[in-house]
Amino acid sequence: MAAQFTQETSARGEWVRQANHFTDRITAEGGSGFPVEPGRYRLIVSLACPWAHRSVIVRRLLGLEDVLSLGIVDPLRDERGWRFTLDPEGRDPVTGLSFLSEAYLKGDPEFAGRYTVPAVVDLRTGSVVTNDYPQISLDLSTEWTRFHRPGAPSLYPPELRADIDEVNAVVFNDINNGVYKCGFATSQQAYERSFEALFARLDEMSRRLESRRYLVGEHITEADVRLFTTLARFDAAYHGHFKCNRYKLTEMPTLWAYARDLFQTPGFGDTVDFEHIKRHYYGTHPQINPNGIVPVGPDLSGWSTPHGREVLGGSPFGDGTPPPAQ
Ligand SMILES: N[C@@H](CCC(=O)N[C@@H](CS)C(=O)NCC(=O)O)C(=O)O
Repeated sequence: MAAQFTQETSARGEWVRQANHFTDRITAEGGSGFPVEPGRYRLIVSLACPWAHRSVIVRRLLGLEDVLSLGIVDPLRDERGWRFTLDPEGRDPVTGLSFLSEAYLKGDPEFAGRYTVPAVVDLRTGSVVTNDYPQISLDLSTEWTRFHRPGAPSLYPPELRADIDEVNAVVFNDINNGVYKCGFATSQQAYERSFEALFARLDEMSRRLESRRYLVGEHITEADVRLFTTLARFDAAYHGHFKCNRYKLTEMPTLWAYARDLFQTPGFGDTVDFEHIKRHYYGTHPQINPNGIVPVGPDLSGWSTPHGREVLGGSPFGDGTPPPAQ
Protein backbone atom coordinates (compact mmCIF):
# COMPACT_ATOMS: atom_id res chain seq x y z
CA MET A 1 0.00 0.00 0.00
CA ALA A 2 2.87 2.39 0.77
CA ALA A 3 4.10 1.97 -2.82
CA GLN A 4 0.73 3.08 -4.12
CA PHE A 5 0.92 6.29 -2.15
CA THR A 6 4.46 6.91 -3.38
CA GLN A 7 3.16 6.82 -6.94
CA GLU A 8 0.76 9.60 -5.97
CA THR A 9 3.32 11.82 -4.30
CA SER A 10 5.12 14.60 -6.18
CA ALA A 11 8.83 15.33 -5.83
CA ARG A 12 7.90 18.12 -3.39
CA GLY A 13 6.05 15.73 -1.10
CA GLU A 14 2.58 16.78 -2.27
CA TRP A 15 -0.09 14.15 -2.54
CA VAL A 16 -1.72 13.96 -5.97
CA ARG A 17 -5.04 12.13 -6.39
CA GLN A 18 -5.31 9.57 -9.21
CA ALA A 19 -7.71 10.30 -12.07
CA ASN A 20 -11.02 8.44 -12.23
CA HIS A 21 -10.67 5.66 -14.76
CA PHE A 22 -14.24 4.54 -15.45
CA THR A 23 -16.13 7.54 -16.70
CA ASP A 24 -19.07 6.13 -18.63
CA ARG A 25 -22.27 7.87 -17.68
CA ILE A 26 -25.67 6.38 -16.92
CA THR A 27 -28.07 8.68 -18.73
CA ALA A 28 -31.80 9.13 -19.23
CA GLU A 29 -31.42 8.93 -23.01
CA GLY A 30 -29.05 5.97 -22.82
CA GLY A 31 -26.84 7.21 -25.66
CA SER A 32 -23.84 6.19 -23.58
CA GLY A 33 -24.97 2.57 -23.74
CA PHE A 34 -25.94 2.78 -20.08
CA PRO A 35 -29.55 3.93 -19.82
CA VAL A 36 -31.12 4.73 -16.48
CA GLU A 37 -33.00 1.56 -15.64
CA PRO A 38 -34.48 0.44 -12.31
CA GLY A 39 -32.68 -2.56 -10.83
CA ARG A 40 -29.92 -2.63 -13.45
CA TYR A 41 -27.10 -1.06 -11.44
CA ARG A 42 -25.62 -1.38 -7.98
CA LEU A 43 -23.89 1.44 -6.16
CA ILE A 44 -20.93 0.11 -4.17
CA VAL A 45 -19.75 2.29 -1.30
CA SER A 46 -17.77 2.39 1.86
CA LEU A 47 -19.67 4.25 4.56
CA ALA A 48 -16.31 5.63 5.66
CA CYS A 49 -15.54 7.28 2.35
CA PRO A 50 -16.52 10.95 1.86
CA TRP A 51 -16.63 10.61 -1.95
CA ALA A 52 -18.98 7.66 -1.71
CA HIS A 53 -21.00 9.33 1.03
CA ARG A 54 -22.09 12.04 -1.40
CA SER A 55 -23.91 9.48 -3.54
CA VAL A 56 -25.44 7.77 -0.50
CA ILE A 57 -26.92 11.07 0.70
CA VAL A 58 -28.17 12.11 -2.74
CA ARG A 59 -29.69 8.66 -3.42
CA ARG A 60 -31.64 8.91 -0.18
CA LEU A 61 -32.67 12.56 -0.57
CA LEU A 62 -34.03 11.76 -4.03
CA GLY A 63 -35.71 8.51 -2.98
CA LEU A 64 -33.78 6.30 -5.39
CA GLU A 65 -33.30 3.41 -2.95
CA ASP A 66 -35.70 1.09 -4.76
CA VAL A 67 -34.25 1.64 -8.22
CA LEU A 68 -30.53 1.75 -7.41
CA SER A 69 -29.45 -0.78 -4.81
CA LEU A 70 -26.55 -0.26 -2.41
CA GLY A 71 -23.64 -2.58 -1.59
CA ILE A 72 -21.50 -1.75 1.45
CA VAL A 73 -17.90 -2.88 1.81
CA ASP A 74 -15.99 -3.61 4.98
CA PRO A 75 -14.35 -0.42 6.29
CA LEU A 76 -11.00 -2.22 6.32
CA ARG A 77 -9.34 -3.24 3.05
CA ASP A 78 -6.74 -5.96 2.75
CA GLU A 79 -3.96 -6.14 0.15
CA ARG A 80 -6.61 -7.01 -2.45
CA GLY A 81 -8.61 -3.86 -1.68
CA TRP A 82 -12.23 -3.39 -0.66
CA ARG A 83 -14.00 -6.60 0.31
CA PHE A 84 -17.52 -7.73 1.14
CA THR A 85 -16.67 -9.33 4.46
CA LEU A 86 -19.71 -7.75 6.14
CA ASP A 87 -21.98 -9.93 3.97
CA PRO A 88 -22.79 -13.61 4.50
CA GLU A 89 -19.94 -15.80 3.21
CA GLY A 90 -18.02 -12.66 2.31
CA ARG A 91 -19.99 -12.03 -0.89
CA ASP A 92 -22.15 -9.16 -1.94
CA PRO A 93 -25.56 -10.85 -2.26
CA VAL A 94 -26.52 -9.03 -5.47
CA THR A 95 -23.31 -8.96 -7.52
CA GLY A 96 -21.73 -12.05 -5.97
CA LEU A 97 -18.48 -10.10 -5.63
CA SER A 98 -16.04 -10.93 -2.85
CA PHE A 99 -13.74 -8.06 -3.80
CA LEU A 100 -14.57 -4.84 -5.60
CA SER A 101 -11.47 -5.42 -7.74
CA GLU A 102 -13.31 -8.24 -9.56
CA ALA A 103 -15.74 -5.71 -11.06
CA TYR A 104 -12.91 -3.31 -11.95
CA LEU A 105 -10.96 -6.03 -13.73
CA LYS A 106 -14.05 -7.28 -15.49
CA GLY A 107 -14.53 -3.75 -16.83
CA ASP A 108 -10.85 -3.45 -17.77
CA PRO A 109 -8.52 -6.42 -17.32
CA GLU A 110 -5.53 -4.06 -17.74
CA PHE A 111 -6.64 -1.71 -14.94
CA ALA A 112 -3.65 -1.07 -12.68
CA GLY A 113 -4.87 1.76 -10.44
CA ARG A 114 -6.50 1.70 -7.02
CA TYR A 115 -9.91 0.05 -6.77
CA THR A 116 -11.95 2.87 -5.35
CA VAL A 117 -15.43 3.56 -4.04
CA PRO A 118 -17.92 4.76 -5.01
CA ALA A 119 -18.29 2.51 -8.03
CA VAL A 120 -21.45 1.73 -9.98
CA VAL A 121 -21.63 -1.85 -11.26
CA ASP A 122 -23.78 -2.95 -14.20
CA LEU A 123 -25.57 -6.09 -13.02
CA ARG A 124 -25.88 -7.30 -16.63
CA THR A 125 -22.14 -7.64 -17.01
CA GLY A 126 -20.75 -7.42 -13.49
CA SER A 127 -18.40 -4.62 -14.66
CA VAL A 128 -17.80 -1.19 -13.20
CA VAL A 129 -19.53 1.46 -15.31
CA THR A 130 -18.24 4.47 -13.42
CA ASN A 131 -16.08 5.41 -10.46
CA ASP A 132 -16.35 9.07 -11.39
CA TYR A 133 -17.66 10.25 -8.03
CA PRO A 134 -18.36 13.93 -8.90
CA GLN A 135 -20.43 12.87 -11.88
CA ILE A 136 -22.22 10.01 -10.09
CA SER A 137 -24.02 12.27 -7.63
CA LEU A 138 -24.80 14.93 -10.26
CA ASP A 139 -26.24 12.30 -12.58
CA LEU A 140 -28.50 10.98 -9.82
CA SER A 141 -29.94 14.51 -9.71
CA THR A 142 -30.13 15.23 -13.43
CA GLU A 143 -30.48 11.88 -15.26
CA TRP A 144 -32.53 9.77 -12.83
CA THR A 145 -35.33 12.36 -12.51
CA ARG A 146 -38.00 9.97 -13.79
CA PHE A 147 -37.52 7.92 -10.64
CA HIS A 148 -37.20 10.70 -8.06
CA ARG A 149 -39.70 10.45 -5.21
CA PRO A 150 -42.52 12.99 -5.06
CA GLY A 151 -41.21 15.96 -3.08
CA ALA A 152 -37.55 15.25 -3.90
CA PRO A 153 -35.41 18.39 -3.57
CA SER A 154 -33.72 19.98 -6.54
CA LEU A 155 -30.06 19.56 -5.61
CA TYR A 156 -28.55 20.90 -8.83
CA PRO A 157 -31.09 23.39 -10.22
CA PRO A 158 -30.11 24.89 -13.59
CA GLU A 159 -30.30 28.48 -12.36
CA LEU A 160 -27.83 27.79 -9.51
CA ARG A 161 -25.40 25.50 -11.33
CA ALA A 162 -22.74 28.13 -12.02
CA ASP A 163 -22.67 29.13 -8.34
CA ILE A 164 -22.73 25.53 -7.13
CA ASP A 165 -19.88 24.58 -9.50
CA GLU A 166 -17.83 27.54 -8.32
CA VAL A 167 -18.22 26.67 -4.64
CA ASN A 168 -17.66 22.98 -5.32
CA ALA A 169 -14.38 23.67 -7.11
CA VAL A 170 -12.77 25.52 -4.21
CA VAL A 171 -14.30 23.26 -1.58
CA PHE A 172 -12.92 20.24 -3.44
CA ASN A 173 -9.42 21.59 -3.83
CA ASP A 174 -8.86 23.03 -0.37
CA ILE A 175 -11.31 21.16 1.86
CA ASN A 176 -12.59 17.79 0.53
CA ASN A 177 -9.24 16.93 -1.01
CA GLY A 178 -7.37 19.41 1.17
CA VAL A 179 -7.62 17.19 4.26
CA TYR A 180 -6.07 14.33 2.27
CA LYS A 181 -3.31 16.63 1.05
CA CYS A 182 -2.52 17.43 4.69
CA GLY A 183 -2.70 13.80 5.78
CA PHE A 184 -0.67 12.26 2.97
CA ALA A 185 1.96 15.00 2.54
CA THR A 186 5.48 13.62 2.88
CA SER A 187 7.25 16.95 3.37
CA GLN A 188 6.73 19.53 6.11
CA GLN A 189 6.35 22.31 3.54
CA ALA A 190 3.70 20.50 1.53
CA TYR A 191 1.77 19.71 4.71
CA GLU A 192 1.91 23.31 5.93
CA ARG A 193 0.83 24.71 2.57
CA SER A 194 -2.18 22.41 2.50
CA PHE A 195 -2.96 23.13 6.14
CA GLU A 196 -2.98 26.91 5.55
CA ALA A 197 -5.15 26.54 2.45
CA LEU A 198 -7.57 24.24 4.27
CA PHE A 199 -8.18 26.53 7.23
CA ALA A 200 -8.24 29.70 5.09
CA ARG A 201 -10.99 28.10 3.00
CA LEU A 202 -12.86 26.87 6.08
CA ASP A 203 -12.73 30.45 7.41
CA GLU A 204 -14.10 31.73 4.11
CA MET A 205 -16.94 29.20 4.13
CA SER A 206 -17.67 30.06 7.71
CA ARG A 207 -18.00 33.77 6.85
CA ARG A 208 -20.25 32.89 3.90
CA LEU A 209 -22.48 30.83 6.19
CA GLU A 210 -22.82 33.49 8.89
CA SER A 211 -25.70 35.17 7.12
CA ARG A 212 -27.08 32.36 4.97
CA ARG A 213 -28.32 28.96 6.02
CA TYR A 214 -27.01 27.03 2.98
CA LEU A 215 -24.02 27.51 0.70
CA VAL A 216 -26.00 28.39 -2.44
CA GLY A 217 -29.61 29.54 -2.68
CA GLU A 218 -32.28 29.01 -0.05
CA HIS A 219 -32.27 25.25 0.29
CA ILE A 220 -29.89 22.28 0.32
CA THR A 221 -27.95 21.64 -2.86
CA GLU A 222 -25.12 19.43 -4.06
CA ALA A 223 -22.73 22.04 -2.61
CA ASP A 224 -23.97 21.37 0.93
CA VAL A 225 -23.76 17.62 0.40
CA ARG A 226 -20.12 17.93 -0.62
CA LEU A 227 -19.04 20.17 2.25
CA PHE A 228 -21.01 18.12 4.76
CA THR A 229 -19.21 14.84 4.02
CA THR A 230 -15.88 16.39 4.99
CA LEU A 231 -17.23 18.22 8.05
CA ALA A 232 -18.85 15.01 9.32
CA ARG A 233 -15.41 13.34 9.35
CA PHE A 234 -13.46 16.31 10.65
CA ASP A 235 -13.20 15.65 14.37
CA ALA A 236 -13.62 11.88 14.15
CA ALA A 237 -10.78 11.43 11.64
CA TYR A 238 -9.11 14.42 10.00
CA HIS A 239 -8.28 16.45 13.11
CA GLY A 240 -6.13 13.67 14.54
CA HIS A 241 -5.30 11.24 11.76
CA PHE A 242 -4.60 13.84 9.04
CA LYS A 243 -3.16 16.49 11.43
CA CYS A 244 -5.83 19.05 10.46
CA ASN A 245 -5.68 20.43 13.95
CA ARG A 246 -5.73 24.20 14.05
CA TYR A 247 -9.27 23.83 15.34
CA LYS A 248 -11.79 21.07 15.72
CA LEU A 249 -15.09 21.48 13.92
CA THR A 250 -16.66 21.94 17.34
CA GLU A 251 -14.39 24.99 17.83
CA MET A 252 -15.60 26.73 14.65
CA PRO A 253 -19.03 27.97 15.78
CA THR A 254 -20.65 28.80 12.44
CA LEU A 255 -19.44 25.69 10.63
CA TRP A 256 -20.33 23.52 13.61
CA ALA A 257 -23.88 24.89 13.70
CA TYR A 258 -24.19 24.50 9.90
CA ALA A 259 -22.93 20.90 10.10
CA ARG A 260 -25.35 20.09 12.93
CA ASP A 261 -28.23 21.63 11.00
CA LEU A 262 -27.47 19.34 8.04
CA PHE A 263 -26.79 16.35 10.30
CA GLN A 264 -30.28 16.74 11.75
CA THR A 265 -31.82 16.97 8.27
CA PRO A 266 -33.15 13.57 7.07
CA GLY A 267 -30.75 12.09 4.51
CA PHE A 268 -27.61 13.56 6.10
CA GLY A 269 -27.03 12.42 9.70
CA ASP A 270 -28.90 9.17 9.15
CA THR A 271 -26.32 8.19 6.53
CA VAL A 272 -23.28 8.91 8.74
CA ASP A 273 -21.54 5.90 10.30
CA PHE A 274 -18.88 7.17 12.71
CA GLU A 275 -17.69 3.65 13.55
CA HIS A 276 -16.93 2.85 9.92
CA ILE A 277 -15.27 6.25 9.55
CA LYS A 278 -12.96 5.84 12.52
CA ARG A 279 -12.10 2.20 11.83
CA HIS A 280 -11.37 2.90 8.18
CA TYR A 281 -9.15 5.95 8.54
CA TYR A 282 -7.18 4.93 11.61
CA GLY A 283 -6.96 1.29 10.55
CA THR A 284 -6.04 1.68 6.90
CA HIS A 285 -3.04 3.95 6.48
CA PRO A 286 -0.08 2.26 8.15
CA GLN A 287 2.29 4.92 6.83
CA ILE A 288 0.63 7.48 9.12
CA ASN A 289 -0.78 5.29 11.91
CA PRO A 290 1.45 2.21 12.01
CA ASN A 291 -0.19 0.51 14.98
CA GLY A 292 -3.70 1.04 13.69
CA ILE A 293 -5.02 2.14 17.07
CA VAL A 294 -8.50 3.60 16.68
CA PRO A 295 -9.20 6.48 19.10
CA VAL A 296 -12.08 6.10 21.51
CA GLY A 297 -13.23 9.72 21.13
CA PRO A 298 -14.42 12.17 20.23
CA ASP A 299 -17.66 12.56 22.14
CA LEU A 300 -20.30 12.71 19.40
CA SER A 301 -23.28 13.72 21.51
CA GLY A 302 -23.05 17.36 20.38
CA TRP A 303 -24.25 16.48 16.88
CA SER A 304 -27.84 16.28 18.06
CA THR A 305 -27.87 19.56 20.03
CA PRO A 306 -29.92 22.57 18.78
CA HIS A 307 -28.18 24.56 16.03
CA GLY A 308 -30.32 27.71 15.96
CA ARG A 309 -29.89 28.25 12.21
CA GLU A 310 -33.62 28.37 11.40
CA VAL A 311 -33.44 32.13 12.10
CA LEU A 312 -31.39 32.57 8.91
CA GLY A 313 -34.41 31.61 6.82
CA GLY A 314 -34.38 29.15 3.96
CA SER A 315 -35.84 25.70 4.20
CA PRO A 316 -33.94 22.48 3.61
CA PHE A 317 -36.23 21.03 0.95
CA GLY A 318 -37.55 24.17 -0.72
CA ASP A 319 -40.99 23.30 -2.08
CA GLY A 320 -40.32 19.63 -1.48
CA THR A 321 -40.42 17.34 1.54
CA PRO A 322 -37.90 15.37 3.58
CA PRO A 323 -37.35 11.71 2.74
CA PRO A 324 -39.36 9.41 5.03
CA ALA A 325 -37.58 8.05 8.11
CA GLN A 326 -35.60 4.89 7.41
N1 LIG B 1 -11.97 7.59 -7.26
C1 LIG B 1 -11.29 8.64 -6.57
C2 LIG B 1 -11.85 8.98 -5.20
C3 LIG B 1 -12.46 7.91 -4.40
C4 LIG B 1 -11.52 7.45 -3.32
O1 LIG B 1 -10.40 7.96 -3.13
N2 LIG B 1 -11.99 6.48 -2.55
C5 LIG B 1 -11.16 5.88 -1.54
C6 LIG B 1 -11.89 5.73 -0.23
S1 LIG B 1 -12.24 7.31 0.52
C7 LIG B 1 -10.81 4.48 -1.99
O2 LIG B 1 -11.66 3.75 -2.46
N3 LIG B 1 -9.55 4.10 -1.83
C8 LIG B 1 -9.09 2.79 -2.22
C9 LIG B 1 -7.60 2.70 -2.29
O3 LIG B 1 -6.94 3.71 -2.07
O4 LIG B 1 -7.10 1.60 -2.55
C10 LIG B 1 -9.80 8.40 -6.52
O5 LIG B 1 -9.37 7.42 -7.09
O6 LIG B 1 -9.09 9.21 -5.97
